[in-house]
Amino acid sequence: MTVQTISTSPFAGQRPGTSGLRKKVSIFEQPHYLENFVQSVLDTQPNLAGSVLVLGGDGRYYNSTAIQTLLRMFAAHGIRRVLVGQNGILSTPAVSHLIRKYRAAGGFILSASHNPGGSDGDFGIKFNTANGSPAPEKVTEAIYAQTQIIQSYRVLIAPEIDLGRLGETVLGETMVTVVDPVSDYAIYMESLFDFDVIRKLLRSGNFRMCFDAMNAVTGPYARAILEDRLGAPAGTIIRGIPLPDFGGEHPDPNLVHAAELVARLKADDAPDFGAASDGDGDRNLILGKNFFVSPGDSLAILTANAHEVPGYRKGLAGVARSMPTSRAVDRVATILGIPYYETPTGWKFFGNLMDAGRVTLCGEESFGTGSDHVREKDGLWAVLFWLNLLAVKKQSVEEIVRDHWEKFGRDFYTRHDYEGIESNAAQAWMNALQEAIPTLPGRSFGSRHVMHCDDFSYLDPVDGSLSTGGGIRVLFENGDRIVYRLSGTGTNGATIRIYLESRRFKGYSVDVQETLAPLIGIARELSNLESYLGRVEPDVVT
Ligand code: G16
Repeated sequence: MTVQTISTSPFAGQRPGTSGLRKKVSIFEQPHYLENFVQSVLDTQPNLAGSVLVLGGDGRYYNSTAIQTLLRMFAAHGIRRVLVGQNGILSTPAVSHLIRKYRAAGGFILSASHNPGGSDGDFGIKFNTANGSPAPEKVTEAIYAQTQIIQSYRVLIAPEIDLGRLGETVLGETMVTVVDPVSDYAIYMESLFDFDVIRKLLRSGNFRMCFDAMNAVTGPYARAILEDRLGAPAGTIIRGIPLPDFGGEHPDPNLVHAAELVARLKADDAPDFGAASDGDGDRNLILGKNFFVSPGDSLAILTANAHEVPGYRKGLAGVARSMPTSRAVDRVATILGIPYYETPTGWKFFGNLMDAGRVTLCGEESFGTGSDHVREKDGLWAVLFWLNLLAVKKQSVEEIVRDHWEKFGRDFYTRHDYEGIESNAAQAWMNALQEAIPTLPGRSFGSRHVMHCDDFSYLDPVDGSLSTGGGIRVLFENGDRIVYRLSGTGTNGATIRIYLESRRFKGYSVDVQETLAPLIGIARELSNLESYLGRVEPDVVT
């Protein structure tokens, strides 16, 4: 087996976005495209040579091919050992856990998360550092800079590794260990939650649940944990086998893309609890009978009730949320007397706060919730947290949420997405909004008066790094808020996100879109949406 040095030249646009490098499969399939990015990571992270790495993905199209390529490049780079998921499968939180558990120097996750898969879908790659967290901006920027000057990469000429067989294979001087993707993660979950009380609930005969794995990575995890360990009956999991194209569906656990689950939870004989996770297993959707729990509420409720769950009984150091996420959790933190942090969008910003012991729980409006048990958001963890609460509190999902609103007030919250917008038009719209920032405070829109407007920036309190351009926020005197952002995860033109939030302490039975309708109108008027984009109605409402 010999190491070959292959000449290459830079590709434009290899800057990681909100969560790694995401592009169409056809872009990744170009000769040298994947290799250039991986070599740039290896070149800029000198600590990786001689170390242990974790490698896995969500099983989407191109996953296995990419894994074989990465293994040959790791071997050429002198990586000592690679832990790779059987059949190339590892959920994102499981990668984070394995990095931490086996003290690896980092890991690579092959996924485009909730984006569609298949040969005409999306692919992605993300590098996580030794703490299990997505690489921080200073690392991703260094990687990007390297992709722009790269001239060659190295690869071991070697046969493919059998990823279906558990155990060890030597590749050059690198030991490749094919590991069970689920077992370490399942054991860890059992240490955080009260499996006995959950088992009792699931076997009681009075409680039914449905978990939608969306033909993606969480199928095997959910089966092993919910059915095998916790005794949920067969059939609890739907769409439980990971497919390379996710069955042609969009593996995004929201009310639009988890349509079958939502319909089941609305039916006359609906189960008591419904949940879903996304392509790579880090997002979660939580439903009760004919009842949707918005992600911001979910974070606030887990925070308020964490003392009911064994892994969090000792108390929370603090909580964090991304800026566009509803501020519901802030009020809970204030009452609990713990600090709360507002970070830019992207899980990578939570890692420093957790490593410094400043926060225990965190979450985002984009259906992500997690804790310091790993350094990624964790879909099944959130499902188990809710199951643990349901078992202990002996209330329905809706009762738990309504009790919470009674006590803390309610943040009516929605996000409107405009997808597939021509990139220049989206940028022009954003630029105009940026220019308008100084003119907005003091202006009135109907009965609402703008109190403050800015483009969010974040000074990391742990390492002092500054992140700018986090989204334009418009704060009104009555507490309402509008946030405008361009997505950093889309691959088809630009996606515009408008986040709307209104705090109320009464009237919580009112429909969210109806309640927010005046604010939605203001958000469109204030940003001149129609004149810039030629459209008014969003593609996706969550
Ligand atoms: C990623 C990030 C999240 C972010 C989400 C949406 O999630 O990890 O932090 O909230 O994308 O980002 P954007 O609004 O820029 O599209 P995932 O699940 O796709 O990895």
